[in-house]
Amino acid sequence: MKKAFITGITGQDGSYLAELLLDKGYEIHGLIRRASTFNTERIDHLYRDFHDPEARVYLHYGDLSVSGHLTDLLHEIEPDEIYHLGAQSHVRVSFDMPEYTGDVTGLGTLRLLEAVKKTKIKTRFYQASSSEMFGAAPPPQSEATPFQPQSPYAAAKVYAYYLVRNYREAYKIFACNGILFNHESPRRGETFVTRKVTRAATRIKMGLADRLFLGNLDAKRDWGFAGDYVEAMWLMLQQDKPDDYVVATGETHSVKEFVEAVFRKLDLDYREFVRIDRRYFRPTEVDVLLGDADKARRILGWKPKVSFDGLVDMMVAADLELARKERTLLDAGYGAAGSRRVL
Ligand code: NDP
Ligand code: GDR
Repeated sequence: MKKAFITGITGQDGSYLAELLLDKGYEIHGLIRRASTFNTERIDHLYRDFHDPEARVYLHYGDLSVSGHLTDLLHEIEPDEIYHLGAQSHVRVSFDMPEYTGDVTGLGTLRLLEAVKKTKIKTRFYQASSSEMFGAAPPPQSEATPFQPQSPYAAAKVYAYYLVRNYREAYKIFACNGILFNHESPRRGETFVTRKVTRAATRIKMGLADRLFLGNLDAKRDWGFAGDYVEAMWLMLQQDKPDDYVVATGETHSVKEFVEAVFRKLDLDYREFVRIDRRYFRPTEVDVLLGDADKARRILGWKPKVSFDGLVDMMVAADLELARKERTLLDAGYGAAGSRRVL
């Protein structure tokens, strides 16, 4: 049985990847942070108590800011594949916490690569690189496009990207960069714009909220479905040679188009509910992302299955269900329709 080690297993991508690898028969080891509240909601459906002989998901406490422990874990687990997804992944927050973002998102990758080097385990390494690295570079963006990062987050990812290439060359580690464009799902964190919109619009529909504050509606993103994108991660580590790949749909839409599509699906006019708040603007913005994933298509045989409309449908349906539950509880006298704090 192959063993995979996943950092960021509690995040959106980690949960879809864990599902995919379980289907493929892997034993999974995930890094989780100690928190005073449960942070495993996205993977609870996959977890079985470790006393159960059928258990194939094991969770280990740790943190990307502590190197010695990462080395110990890799030594103990000896994974065949490492998927490094853990990061402070919010671009806006990286302007508020640049040092922390550099530590976790940039140096975190260094710590893990060093752990691979020191333990000398034979493994394959996936780095969650990002289309944010392209920043101000004009579209379409491919593996050949020079990076022009526009945030501390993007700068940290560029640093990590080059470390991966350096460790591949210097120490012959099978390490790949997946340069993934934005990918979303009903499990997307609620402070990213797509989920913020589907959550708010469905709550408005159910009479639980009456306004939505957003930032720059003109930014354009190449949005795909997270479930499709984790397949590309796995494919990269199954190749004969390590390499770097752009993963994208090749379509771009503005935030405004996304907002319109969501409200339209709910028979609402977004102009009645959406307000602009400058606080959600970034000091420097990435205006247009549009990926050219030709290499991934040719070499990995990968292409996205879920369209933009399909993604909107999926996210609206899931959040409408959540809003209905909240409404039902409220009508039965449980809970209160408080406001939600979102960045
Ligand atoms: P999420 O924000 O949903 O998940 C981030 C994960 O990292 C969580 O499991 C989080 O744990 C973990 N984490 C954060 N800080 C630490 C730390 N100090 N030590 C250990 N673990 C930590 O991100 P996504 O799933 O959306 O993205 C996965 C990766 O892909 C990230 O690296 C992101 O930057 C990158 N990426 C994402 C894209 C997207 O569109 N989703 C596109 C391109 C790249 P906890 O649950 O405890 O907070
Ligand atoms: P992004 O995603 O920064 O592209 O990073 P996000 O959904 O946060 O922003 C997308 C665009 O929407 C604009 N926007 C808003 N964004 C947020 N979060 N909240 C708002 O209210 C709002 N209003 C407008 C933003 O300005 C931006 O232009 C995501 C993350 O998953 C990264 O980890 C990943 O690397 C990249 O995608 C690819």
